Amino acid sequence: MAKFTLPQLNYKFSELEPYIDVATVELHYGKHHQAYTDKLNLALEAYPDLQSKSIEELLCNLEAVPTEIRNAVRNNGGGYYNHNLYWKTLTPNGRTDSAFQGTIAKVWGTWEKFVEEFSQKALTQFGSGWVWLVQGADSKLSIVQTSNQDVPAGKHLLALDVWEHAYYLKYQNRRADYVQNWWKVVDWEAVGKLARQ
Ligand code: MN3
Repeated sequence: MAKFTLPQLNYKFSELEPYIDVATVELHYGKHHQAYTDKLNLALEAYPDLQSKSIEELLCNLEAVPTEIRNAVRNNGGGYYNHNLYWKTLTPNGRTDSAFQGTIAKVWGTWEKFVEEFSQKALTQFGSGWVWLVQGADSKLSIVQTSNQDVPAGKHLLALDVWEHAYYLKYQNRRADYVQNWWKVVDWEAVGKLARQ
């Protein structure tokens, strides 16, 4: 029986239009995210003791994962987890959280400076990877880049997928346009909730 399963989306595939197109969501969720999930389950098949762990436990303690499947868990477990967060923090036409967005604005000086730094990191991430808003153990917020499906340290509040599969169908090589439009569907209410958890 499959241990890890795709999360239900809180919206229809078409509802992130026109910012993220229906064909991209179908492929990204139904094929890419599904494939990470399937490959993670396959890697864990022969390790019933690991199947009882949460995805967070697996990814935070990769050295406890047997070497034969460590890379598979790192890449596919990361892919499974990262996409869960990606979909969870999107919503049709976006949603605001004035309290949490106010906190961000204070940390970065202004809201625009935060958006600019985050977008800049999304554009300068070389090759496939992610950009994150992370809360450290000291509660400090920071913007972090990671390669492939790697997961940064800290509490993960927001993750932007900058793999080409996240935008190429609609935007081709125009990653900047994808990033600019992604802001319009961010669910800050969900992000703020994660920060307060
Ligand atoms: Mn992806």
